[in-house]
Amino acid sequence: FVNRQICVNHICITFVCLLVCFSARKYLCGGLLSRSSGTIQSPLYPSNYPDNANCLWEIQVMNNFRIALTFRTIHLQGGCQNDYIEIYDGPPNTSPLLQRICSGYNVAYTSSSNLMTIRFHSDSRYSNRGFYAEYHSFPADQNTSKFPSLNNVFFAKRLLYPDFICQIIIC
Ligand SMILES: [Ca+2]
Repeated sequence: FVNRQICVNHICITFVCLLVCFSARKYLCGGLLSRSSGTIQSPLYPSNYPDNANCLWEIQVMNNFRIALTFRTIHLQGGCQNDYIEIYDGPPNTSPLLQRICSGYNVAYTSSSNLMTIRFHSDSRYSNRGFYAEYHSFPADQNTSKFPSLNNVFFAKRLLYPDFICQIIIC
C-alpha cells in the first residue's frame, strides 16, 4: 500500500492506494557453463520458444583451452531482427560480436580465449522451434586466459531476480 496526497487550496486528501507488483513478462534463461563440454538449447526446445525471452549463456572452460561451439539446428523467426542469437568472443558486454544468426545447420564458432557468450532474444510475437547447440573445449597452443574468473554468485543473482513492474490499481 502506498499513500498519496492531493492538495487543492490548502485542503489535502490522503489516499491509500493498492500497489500491485508483478514480474515483468520476460522469460529469463541461460546460465554459466563451466564444464569442458555441454549443450545449449532454446527454452522449451524442441517445442517453440516463448516470446520475450532473453537468455544469456556464459561458457567458461579451463585456462589455456578454447571453445568450439556448433549450432546443430537453428529455426527462429526470420530476418534476425526480432528473434536472434548473438555469439560473442569472450565475456558479455565487453567482447566482440562474432555473429548474429537466426537460421542454419551446423554453424560453428571457435573462441580465441577460454570464454564465450551466447545471447538469445525473442520479441513479443511469432516464435519457432529454436535452436540446439553443442560445445566442447580443446587445448590452445598459447595462453588463452585473457579474462579473470567470472563471479558466479553475481551471475546467479542477476538471473534470479527478474524485473518487476508496479502499478497502482485502486485508490
Ligand atoms: Ca518473435
